[in-house]
Amino acid sequence: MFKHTLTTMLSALCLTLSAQTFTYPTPQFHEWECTGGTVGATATIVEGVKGDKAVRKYGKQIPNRAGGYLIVATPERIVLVGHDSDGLFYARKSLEAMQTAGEVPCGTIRDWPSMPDRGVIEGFYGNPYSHAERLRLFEFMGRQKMNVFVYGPKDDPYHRTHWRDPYPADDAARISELAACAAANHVQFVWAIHPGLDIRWERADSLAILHKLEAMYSIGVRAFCVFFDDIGGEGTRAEKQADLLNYLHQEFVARHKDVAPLMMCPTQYNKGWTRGDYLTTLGQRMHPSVRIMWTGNTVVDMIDKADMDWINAQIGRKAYIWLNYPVTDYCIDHLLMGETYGNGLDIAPLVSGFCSNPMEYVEASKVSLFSIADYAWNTEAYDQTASWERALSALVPPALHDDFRVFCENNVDLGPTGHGLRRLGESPEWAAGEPADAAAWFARLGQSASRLLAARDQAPEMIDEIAPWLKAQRITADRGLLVIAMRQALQRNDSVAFTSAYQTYATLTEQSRALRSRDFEGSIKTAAPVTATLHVEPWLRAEAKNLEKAYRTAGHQYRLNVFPVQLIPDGTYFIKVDGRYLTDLTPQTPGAPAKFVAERDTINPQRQEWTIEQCPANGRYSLVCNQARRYLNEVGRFGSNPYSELWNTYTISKAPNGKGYLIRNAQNGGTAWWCTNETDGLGFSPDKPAVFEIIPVN
Ligand code: 14T
Repeated sequence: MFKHTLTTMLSALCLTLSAQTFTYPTPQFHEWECTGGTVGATATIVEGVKGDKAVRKYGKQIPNRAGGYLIVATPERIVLVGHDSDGLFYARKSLEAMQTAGEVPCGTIRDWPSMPDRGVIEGFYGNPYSHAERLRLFEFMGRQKMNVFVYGPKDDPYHRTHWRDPYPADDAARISELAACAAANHVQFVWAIHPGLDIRWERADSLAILHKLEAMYSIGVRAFCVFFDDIGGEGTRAEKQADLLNYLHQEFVARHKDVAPLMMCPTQYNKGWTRGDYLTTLGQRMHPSVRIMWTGNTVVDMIDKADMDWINAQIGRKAYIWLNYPVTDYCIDHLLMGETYGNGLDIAPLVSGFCSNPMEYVEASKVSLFSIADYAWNTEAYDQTASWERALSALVPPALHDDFRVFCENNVDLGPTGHGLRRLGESPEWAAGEPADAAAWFARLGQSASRLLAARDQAPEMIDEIAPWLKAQRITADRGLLVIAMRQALQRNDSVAFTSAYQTYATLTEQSRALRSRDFEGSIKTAAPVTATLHVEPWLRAEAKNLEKAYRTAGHQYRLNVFPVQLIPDGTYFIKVDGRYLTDLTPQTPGAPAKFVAERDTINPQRQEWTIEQCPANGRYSLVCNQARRYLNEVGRFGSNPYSELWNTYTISKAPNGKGYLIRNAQNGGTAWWCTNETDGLGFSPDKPAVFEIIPVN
């Protein structure tokens, strides 16, 4: 009785805290047979779970799957039957969705989850979600039929760096409330501990973990996970990890009747990092009920059937997917608002669960989470575009829908990162280059951002989060219009209008660079928002640069000083150190790295001639040898890896004495200054840069 009242009170609490829901779209059911007509406004609702008297006659029709349900809708009556209490809850959620979408059609729905566990893992580095954000998220998850939330924010000290310490009383009270609110939404709250940074494989630490789990149990947590990701040294040993999980299984899970099977995140959590017999040791040694998490072939990856077959064979059980999407803790300047795609539609029977690690922006993440929920519920029928469209209408009121759509369409790709994931489909009108009416396009981009910013009160949580990106979008729009104005001014030979538009463009570019998100006190990661980076931003920069060139070439002399001085103007150069020329030795020595050669090559002069261009996207320089037009890569070789903005461009700066230049890699483990090595090739030094001469060819 008491328990029932408590749950009711809590669900009321969750509902009052919940974000507004707008036209909640009808989900994709496994089976839906419409018999024509709609349910009348005064129809009675009959509810039950399998075995209840009131719904006994539907017994055979109920899907025989955990979480499954049946809805039979006639003009006078709607019958909701769950296979279990989760199923009944989902039947109600489906009915609510149909009701907000419009009239409920008569017919029979049979529906069930494709994957047993579907959810969210708060597992990112950066600002953890707030209490209110988590409560709202659970309500959203319930509505989306997600049933697991793994609590593992890297920057909660009681999860990771100070895992041995108990939560202070007020934190503990909040976690207790989270577990209850999750339960009210049929979401399992899984609390994760991350002991691997400093664990000692001794009895004292096993007990410390056991005590921490007992403490969490006492405040209402009933499911647990142990993370061993992103650690080195002692903590990484497979036998020790397996033994610890077995110990916790025996001493904790088996002793409580109501604790869920354990989960763990291995150290080698993706195929790219697998070495030796780590995974098979876990698989063979660890109790079969322990679920093992997996991110795919790499840290950030989408999952297909071959991936599942491989990992499942290693660990002797179905892997539990930790999808590192739409997380942005490694590309924090971007928001990922595009369609969610790339996971196989045939993997449901091969997973034990599927969880998404989202962005630290919880509302913005819901675009993707909505689709991940669709995908995990009805995997075979998942339609990335239809699901994305439904997400947009669920997340903002109808009046903001079109503008929000423009926003999402222009925040899709994450740019080049160490993890390599890219997302297609950004700024669709730009896919084939500049659209016919670019001015109209930029105008709409700017207006939609302005309208959303002005409509804050209609969707405050969402708009507050995306506001810094909306401001970036508005500036991008203005810069676009200015570039077009420059082009027109040049056509009219109007040097005054041209230089003035250029100046405003440059000022706005600076303003955009200065934008920051999350500048609240204690903020861990602060984003400098960027938007439309796949097609539009590179176009803007390239176009501004080309127009400037064209302005000079046309012989205009008026106010040339407004243009930036490029340290190395685009052109062809020799790159020399100690009098020796950087040289591509092919075809004489195929596969050889670039070398410094004393003599000028008079037979194949292009082997020592380098096209240097400033990359309009990031201000760094690319170096291409004219011999074979190949990029020099970050380890001084001619890249067999595909050209990447980040890894194949360099910072060039004036040497401190003003004579010559220093060259630095964008990313090379910190040892990034160019110097020379023992074999006359390029070397890299953390602190001893060589001074290069960069001399124009004739
Ligand atoms: F546990 C894992 F499955 C996992 O993904 N761990 C982290 C995760 O917390 C983080 O949000 C995610 C995306 O950045 O990647 C993992 O963290 C990394 C991965 C790296 F390759 C941290 C540093 C890395 F170099």
